[in-house]
Amino acid sequence: MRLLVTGGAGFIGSNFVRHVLDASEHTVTVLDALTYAGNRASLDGLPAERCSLVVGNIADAPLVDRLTGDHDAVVHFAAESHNDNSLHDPRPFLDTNIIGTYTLIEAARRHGTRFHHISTDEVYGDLELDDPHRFTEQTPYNPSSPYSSTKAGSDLLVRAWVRSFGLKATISNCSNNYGPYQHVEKFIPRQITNVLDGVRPKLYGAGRNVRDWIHANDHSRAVLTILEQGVIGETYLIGADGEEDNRTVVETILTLMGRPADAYDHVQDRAGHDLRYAIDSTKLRTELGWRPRYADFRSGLAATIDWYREHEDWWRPQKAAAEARYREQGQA
Ligand code: NAD
Ligand code: TDX
Repeated sequence: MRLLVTGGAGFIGSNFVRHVLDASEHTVTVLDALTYAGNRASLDGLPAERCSLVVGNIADAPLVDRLTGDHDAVVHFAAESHNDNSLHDPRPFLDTNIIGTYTLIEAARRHGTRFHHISTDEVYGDLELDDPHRFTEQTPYNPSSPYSSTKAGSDLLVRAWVRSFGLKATISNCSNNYGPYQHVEKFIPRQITNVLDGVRPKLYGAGRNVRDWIHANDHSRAVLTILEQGVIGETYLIGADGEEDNRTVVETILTLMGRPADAYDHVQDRAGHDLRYAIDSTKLRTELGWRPRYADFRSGLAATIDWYREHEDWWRPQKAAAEARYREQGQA
């Protein structure tokens, strides 16, 4: 297949592109606006005969129409992805996550192109710490932030286009990803690069919030599986049983980096901060046979720390601007 991968210069999109080139015969065109979160260097070294980059916006209807017509499938990762930014400037989240997705599904419907929509477990809201249930494909939508509400809106647009227009689409909702090439604004890379800079990690509030961590490589394998074998119109939840609270994650990072486990600061909490996410990925495992390969979070984290240690040239250019945004927000 000729794949059009939106957001392919971002964290998970670039991971997916590398996975596709390694694990299949497909070719890839990346469509990416190279916002502050996109990075051309994340695609360095990939074979030019199988992978190219078009710098452009997913809300640019003529461009999207032309590219969609030239491809067999669209895999849609592009988004404004950071909750904290959405609380301070929501508008780009509406433009990209809602209007951008609308522009893409209109083009896919016109051309009859297979479409896979990447989404998040945050559309389901949050769980109490002691809730025995996890999110499933049947959990009602209940998003909390401008980011998660625009992702929920984009999911619902895709569902409506499937039902009303016969769009050949699947949707996946994944839990928190970690691994190489993640922007330094996000929790894990922020703390690793802070420690490398001799700065104490910053924990929001008491740090009891729980996230369900999955390595980005496992997410990419799941997306390719769904693209190739998923049933049109279906939603699949992706998760690797990786629940950890934020305090434990910070303490593990500090320990793995040879610092005292309590050498971090508590800073102002995030407004509306979701307490806990937890995914039940039984459907994906039983119907499509996917299994995560990164079962041990601690060793995945150790490898991620090594990657940031060895790739300062990749993250350094973004670090000062990300920390300046946190200072403005009172979270530095
Ligand atoms: P990211 O912020 O690292 O990358 C987003 C990419 O999209 C960037 O390369 C950016 O330049 C591009 N982009 C943004 N607006 C665009 C536009 N208007 N037109 C074209 N390109 C544009 O994000 P990520 O963490 O890699 O997330 C990718 C997708 O996965 C998103 O849809 C996100 O909602 C979803 N997701 C992320 C996680 C996670 O833990 N990071 C978990 C579940 C789902
Ligand atoms: O400095 C920090 N200190 C801190 O305690 C930062 C940046 C975050 N946090 C907390 C907030 C969250 O509880 O860590 C947790 C993870 O924060 P983020 O990395 O911002 O991720 P989250 O808000 O959980 O959302 C992520 O997972 C779901 C992605 O950014 C989303 O794109 C995805 O949909």
